[in-house]
Amino acid sequence: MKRRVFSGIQPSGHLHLGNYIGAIRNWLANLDSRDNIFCVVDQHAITVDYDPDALREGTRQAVALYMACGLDPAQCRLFVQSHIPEHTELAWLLTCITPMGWLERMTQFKERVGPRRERVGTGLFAYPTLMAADILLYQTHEVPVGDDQKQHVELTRDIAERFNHKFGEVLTVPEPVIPQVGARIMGLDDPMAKMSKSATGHHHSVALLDSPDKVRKTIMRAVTDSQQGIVCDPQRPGLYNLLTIYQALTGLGHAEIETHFAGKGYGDLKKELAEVVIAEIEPIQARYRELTADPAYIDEVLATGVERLRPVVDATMDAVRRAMGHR
Ligand code: ATP
Ligand code: LTN
Repeated sequence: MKRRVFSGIQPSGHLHLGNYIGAIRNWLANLDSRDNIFCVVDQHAITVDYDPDALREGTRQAVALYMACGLDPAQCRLFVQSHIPEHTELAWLLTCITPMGWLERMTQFKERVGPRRERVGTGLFAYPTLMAADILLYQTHEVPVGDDQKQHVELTRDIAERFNHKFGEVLTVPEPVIPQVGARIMGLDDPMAKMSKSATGHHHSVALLDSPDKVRKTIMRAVTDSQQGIVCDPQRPGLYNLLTIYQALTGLGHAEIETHFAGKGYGDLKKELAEVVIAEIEPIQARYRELTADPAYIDEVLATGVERLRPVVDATMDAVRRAMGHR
């Protein structure tokens, strides 16, 4: 039996290099040896202000991008979260066994909410229990995510263990899988802030669908420092971030990279990095254009994904409902 992998991305904006390096590439790395389920988590994207038309459009774009990146529907089940209503049913059941204190410790919530605490929707607070439901519904073994989601997967483990302790062994306890390189790509305009879909800065991120020209402009403007020399030093966060992207995409080690750039400057690094990024995303963009030319094909992939997930959804929910006394 292959180990089961589950992961997802919110369609809350354009997918960027952080999502690609921190998440999608690691899903691709083990496609053959795993039982793969990948989701576009559209119900997570409604925890903040949003526009329904943009959500609809962003959800389809994300599915097409998943496939364009190489997630072949023959090797994985692809679907949209809201097409399987059991995600929210299980989320409610798990919410009832999740202490407030566990959710209050979530750093992402604390960072995002700040002084607006009284006004944000309760969905933003409870969101990690929906994420736990996404993962536990499929009896997942491994959850490949970027560094920012590690705490949520650990919370998912705690919720699964608490469920099993209270109601009997029903849920598989999953493990987070975090990449060694690129688990936290930083903003190109601010190397102290995580690259994020929802950041507004014009030169903040490189989106997977950005034109070559835009990629060059954004990378050439990336914030660095006034020091000299290209070395892999985490104390120089702007430079280190560029080198991390370079390392993740070329597969070279620190020593090789430093030798390669010996005697060169930031301008040389940025020029070369821009070309490495463009070479990575151009084939993705070409496949994306082909895929989106045939919307019926995407609908068919999504419908098949749901159909192939039905047996596991029904089995988990049947066991959960019985264990909790609803049947
Ligand atoms: P938002 O700004 O809407 O929260 P996001 O860009 O942070 O979005 P998510 O949908 O929250 O992206 O994340 C999808 C996946 O990409 C997760 O596995 C997450 O850990 C990973 N990821 C997101 N941003 C980065 C980043 N800057 N570096 C590495 N991985 C990232
Ligand atoms: N919360 C995640 C997205 C997400 C997810 C999941 C990731 C929702 N459900 C299940 C892995 C497994 C985020 O990146 N903001």
